Amino acid sequence: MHKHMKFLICTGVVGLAMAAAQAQDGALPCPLRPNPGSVVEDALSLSSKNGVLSAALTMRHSVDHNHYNHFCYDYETGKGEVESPTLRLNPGDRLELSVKDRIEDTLEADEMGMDHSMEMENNTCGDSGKLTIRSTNVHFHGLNIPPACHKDDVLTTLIEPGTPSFRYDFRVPKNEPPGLYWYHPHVHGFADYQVNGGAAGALIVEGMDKFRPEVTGLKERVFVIRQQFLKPWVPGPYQLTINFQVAAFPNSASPVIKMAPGKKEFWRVANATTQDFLQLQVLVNNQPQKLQLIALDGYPLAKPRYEETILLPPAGRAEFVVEAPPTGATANFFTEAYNTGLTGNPDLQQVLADIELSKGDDAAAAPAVQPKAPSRAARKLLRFSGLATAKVTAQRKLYFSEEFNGSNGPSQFYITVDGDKPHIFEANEKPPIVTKVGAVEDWTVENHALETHAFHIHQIHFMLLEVDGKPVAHQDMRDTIEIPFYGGSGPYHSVKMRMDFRDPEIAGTFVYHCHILDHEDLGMMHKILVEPK
Ligand SMILES: [Cu+2]
Repeated sequence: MHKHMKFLICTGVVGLAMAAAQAQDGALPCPLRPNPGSVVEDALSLSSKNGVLSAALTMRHSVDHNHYNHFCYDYETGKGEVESPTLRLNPGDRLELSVKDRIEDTLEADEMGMDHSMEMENNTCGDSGKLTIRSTNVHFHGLNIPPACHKDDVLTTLIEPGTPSFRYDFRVPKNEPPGLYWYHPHVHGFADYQVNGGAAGALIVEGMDKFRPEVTGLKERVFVIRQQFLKPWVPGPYQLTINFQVAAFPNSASPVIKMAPGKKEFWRVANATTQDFLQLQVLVNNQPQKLQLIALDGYPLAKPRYEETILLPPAGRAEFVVEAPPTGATANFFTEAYNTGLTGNPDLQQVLADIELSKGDDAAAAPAVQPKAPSRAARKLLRFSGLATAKVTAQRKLYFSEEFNGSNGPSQFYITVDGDKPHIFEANEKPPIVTKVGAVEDWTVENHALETHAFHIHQIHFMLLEVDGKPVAHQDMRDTIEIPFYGGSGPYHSVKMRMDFRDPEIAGTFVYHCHILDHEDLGMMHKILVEPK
């Protein structure tokens, strides 16, 4: 359930004031988004050259003619602006990313900031000031990089409107698993607004074919599924978009994915929604097809497997091989309904895109390449290898819970270390969990709430061990995992996972939280300190 009602009025005021300010000073709106019913195009890709990718993004805000809020990562191409380019780097490459905040300044926004924001007492990185709806920063979701200033720190990094660019500068680890990652704002209290407005982009660590040769030579597609909300915020299900094109059939024509007949494609799909649990399917004549699953959360599977439905919690990623439908078939990319419980949001079934055959794409498809066998030795060099048999140094138990105030749904959202008193995140809190570089810990996270939550920890991936006390069929490496709601009787649902704090690069203070972003914004998050060795 959402905090909407609380912010219904102030969001409206801020939005109106922002629109007015834009009209007055001619500030740039976000780029136009594709018309419904058009062909889904991949975002512009920016690839590293000679080991470096340098790029500059500007965060903007505008409201479209249908009254949807847009927050956008603008990228200047020389022929106009595009939003949220896909960043492509090899393991070992350096990313130099400049980020400027040009969300418009209004008195109302400041007032709202004072109303709602917390002081960031320790915003020692970037700008000083209050966290408001106009503040931003960037989290590189899934990357196993240091939680440090200019790298991947969300606790002390603040970028305020109107100030010079803030520079992110880090190296993708040499042993980073190849796959699909993503970047998005992570200012506590406001992440939900900006991500829901569209501020999210894909980041790809290249080299999947070295570990999963099934994708060698296949045409690759990157689909980022986002949500957008109305101004003012209206409770209820939101509009889903695929690469910024609204998918709202039957109210508007479905987006179109073109595939070449008889070809396989490698689809890389990010769930960049703020609260939607997607159950992805490819339907041909209404029958779910077998999808060859290659990677989850940017980590190549030990063995590919076939699945008809791929469940992705908010922030999760799936990479899979899709076969083009036969000529004459009706096909679409679909999300099945998902029950998030009594106080959860309805995640309805819907078409994400129609799949159509095109003849013109044949020429673009790469020639068949003989796949090389995956190298076991290479896999052993990947980060987190050997985790299944590593010595476990600690066991912990945590749980999600919600507190009710009257009958308006949950009003407090907690993630708590078992035995502690539930409390919401505070900027100056002492980390409830302290561990050391080198630690390998088994965490069991239960869900005591009446809605499903999505557990995420920064800086590391974890290995799934058990669901509801039973060993999992596949010990996948994940960075975000759903934990179903409590139905009112029987044991709580739980996930047991193995946390890998062995790499010295991730030493420092970072966070774990629910990736339903308004839960995170409301405090369902805490710090963990990994002390250096
Ligand atoms: Cu949650």
